[in-house]
Amino acid sequence: MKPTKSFLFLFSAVITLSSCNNKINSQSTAKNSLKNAYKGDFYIGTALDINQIEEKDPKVTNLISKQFNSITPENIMKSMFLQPEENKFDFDVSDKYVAFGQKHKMFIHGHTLVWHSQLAPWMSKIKDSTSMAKMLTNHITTVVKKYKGKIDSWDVVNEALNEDGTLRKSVFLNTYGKNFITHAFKTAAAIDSKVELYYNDYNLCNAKKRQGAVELVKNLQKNGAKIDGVGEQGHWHLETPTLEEIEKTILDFSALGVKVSFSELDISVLPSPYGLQGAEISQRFANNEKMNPYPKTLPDSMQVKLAQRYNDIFKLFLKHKDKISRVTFWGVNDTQSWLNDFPIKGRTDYPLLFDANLQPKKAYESIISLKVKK
Ligand code: 9MR
Repeated sequence: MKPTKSFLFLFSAVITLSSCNNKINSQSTAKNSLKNAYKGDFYIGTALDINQIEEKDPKVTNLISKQFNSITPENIMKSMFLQPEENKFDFDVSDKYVAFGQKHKMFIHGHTLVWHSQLAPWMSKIKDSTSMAKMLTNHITTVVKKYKGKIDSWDVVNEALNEDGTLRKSVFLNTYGKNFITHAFKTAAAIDSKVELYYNDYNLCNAKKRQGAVELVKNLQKNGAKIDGVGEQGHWHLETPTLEEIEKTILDFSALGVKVSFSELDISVLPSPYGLQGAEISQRFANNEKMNPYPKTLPDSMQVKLAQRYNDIFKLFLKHKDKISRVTFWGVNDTQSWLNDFPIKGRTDYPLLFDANLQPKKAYESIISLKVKK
């Protein structure tokens, strides 16, 4: 039987209406969800603390699962927690972290295998290259094997560079020498050939340090080690780094054939002592009223500035979405932020997208608005 003209008309009207509805539905879910708004561009992640991993507050869990599709453990996978004593591994909380990601169908990032800070104290006492090699191999092998096929990407080495681009005089460099980085990447890849391997650092928008990181990546590639990406942490301020510097960072790393992620994004709105940038945790300064100007709330004019800054940055990220794998915020809401205690203890900062009451800020709207028409 041939379909009549009126049947065909009705049929196409139904199809058009339902695709319109789908569009409206996806626009309205995107309006309320970062991960939906940026679906197909890059993962939108957050860093979880232990209470969030253990789902202590259902309101927080709901917010995390609604807004984010990638997670990073803020602290619990650092070596002082995973291997507090030689060969005594503690995977209790990290198992819960991975289970959280699986339950909420998220991209699960591991942070971090080799870092001089939050290092298990016994590791910092290692004095010779043989013992250091043994420790690195054992730690990386045990942890990567444990989460093989479950953790999607690892920060293999974290913050190995000084501001001038030379290698930091860490216990790893002092004992093993500069090839500890190649050793770490090769060990991880040998255990899990599919997991993505990243070098992660802050202030890579600064030309000298960026050049150091470019050399570090090239060196790994020259030595035949697999490196999949570079994480620029993104502990930034309202004025610095400039968009040009951020763009240069994306272009320089992607030119090496590796992915770029913004792995710990937050934007401090507080005055920075002596123009300090980055995340060098050993640098601390005294608190006073001038340095803590918004102890109760952030004035609207500042909310607008923060929103504009996030809008500018995400516009740039979207321009280069083909090069960016993931953008992760360093925390869920402002009260969780490490910036409340760094570089000055006991301040109130407002660096994230959700406020102390878990409500979206103007900064949130400014990022969503780039993807969803009003
Ligand atoms: O957010 C983390 C904070 O709770 C810890 O006290 C601090 C200790 O160094 O580490 C913070 O996270 C850091 C991350 O692991 C690596 N890059 C810099 C981050 C901010 O210091």
